[in-house]
Amino acid sequence: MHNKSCTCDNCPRSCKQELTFKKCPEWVEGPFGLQLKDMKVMILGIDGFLGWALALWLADNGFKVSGVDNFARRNWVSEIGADSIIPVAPITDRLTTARKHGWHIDFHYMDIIKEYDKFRSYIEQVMPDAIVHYAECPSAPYSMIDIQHARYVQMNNILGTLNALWAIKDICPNTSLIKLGTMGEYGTPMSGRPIFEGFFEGSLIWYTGGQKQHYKMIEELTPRNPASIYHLSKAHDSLNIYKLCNWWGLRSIDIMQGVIYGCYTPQTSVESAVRTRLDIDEYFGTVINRFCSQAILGHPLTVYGKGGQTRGYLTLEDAMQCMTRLILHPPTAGEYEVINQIDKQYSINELAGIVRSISKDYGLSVNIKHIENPRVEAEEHPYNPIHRKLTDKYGFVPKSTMENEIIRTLKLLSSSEIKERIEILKDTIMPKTKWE
Ligand code: USQ
Repeated sequence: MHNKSCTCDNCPRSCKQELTFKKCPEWVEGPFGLQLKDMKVMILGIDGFLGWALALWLADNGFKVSGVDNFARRNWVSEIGADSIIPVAPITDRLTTARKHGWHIDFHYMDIIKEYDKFRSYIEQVMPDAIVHYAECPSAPYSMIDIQHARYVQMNNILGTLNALWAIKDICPNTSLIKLGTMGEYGTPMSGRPIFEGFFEGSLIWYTGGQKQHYKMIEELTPRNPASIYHLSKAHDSLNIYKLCNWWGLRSIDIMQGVIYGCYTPQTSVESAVRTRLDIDEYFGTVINRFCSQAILGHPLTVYGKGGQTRGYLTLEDAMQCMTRLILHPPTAGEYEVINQIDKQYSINELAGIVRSISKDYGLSVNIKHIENPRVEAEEHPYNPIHRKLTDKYGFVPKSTMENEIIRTLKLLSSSEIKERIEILKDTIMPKTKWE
């Protein structure tokens, strides 16, 4: 992609020099290949689990990082009576400690929905080359608590993205918007058909009334079948982004991300004040992180229902690498790129077995318990996602393995400070919100 002969269309700076990236003075060699010089990345939701890890990662890799947050994630988790098992330092301490390591981050407190004018002014001031949008509520169970939570999650997620798109159109239409969607937008097609990367590939053969018809599929979005109000919000977002890129010539990458686990990156591990958060409660804890904390606690691993639910998984460190590669490859004007971002897929039963066996080697005795599934989801289903673009087009090479990541997480969680916090939060483990 970076070797195209005329690349100005792919570059947010658009200085129209009509050179290859290799020859253009705006692009320099970086740790992930060619990198826009002093590339400015603004992170929406910079204080969250992914946002904070990315801010440090990018600052450490030569990017100019800015970001906004209204501390919503801290508030949601405290509202449901939980907390991160890794203590999260106040933002001022996070920023000061980061600066000590040479990572300068320009942070502004703001609500991108309620303070749209302030948000616009900040974009105007920074003029970012890319905006990474993590400022959404990531929890399916939280969105299913009641009408207030359902309404809030849809309002927060859909309007935040719409505001970002509108501001980009008005202020910096060449800036790429890199937005977090979810693999859960597609659901789990029971026919076993492949889950294409955003758009249908190839042709469709349709048999009806004994007739066979053949259609060439062009720019047709892969159907969405979301399984929660939260997943629906992401599917609505995707349609907004797709159409607005189309109408206004904006550039966007919509990442259909799988379940992220672990909490290690080279930067977050340097000292405790810059660690990212780790949740284990029923709403904000994802399954592998929950299983690791349950193993430490001696609590049986909570497999929901039959445990045949299959999803794609990726470590935090690999998610950071993927994001960096996407930031470095801006789409062309009007392009809506979709990435299925997973490394490997597992069923919950497989995951429980893996965590139990690694925990055993680590000296922990772990049981597995099938409990009533609080969610409405298929518990046995085919799963055939296509995820080729990251490796084939963007050069992603997974760096961590599941075994290493689980060992690393178990080690961190067994430190006395964190073990004590897991103990205090043990009542937040069993699910209380039923989806019916
Ligand atoms: N599960 C269990 N036991 C548990 C917790 C979860 O069996 O103790 C099962 C769930 O029923 C589900 C699967 O594990 O089938 C994954 O659940 P999760 O809570 O780890 O993840 P999920 O709700 O799917 O959401 C997470 C992120 C979300 C992201 C999504 C990607 O919170 O932001 O969009 O992963 S995906 O799953 O591919 O849709």
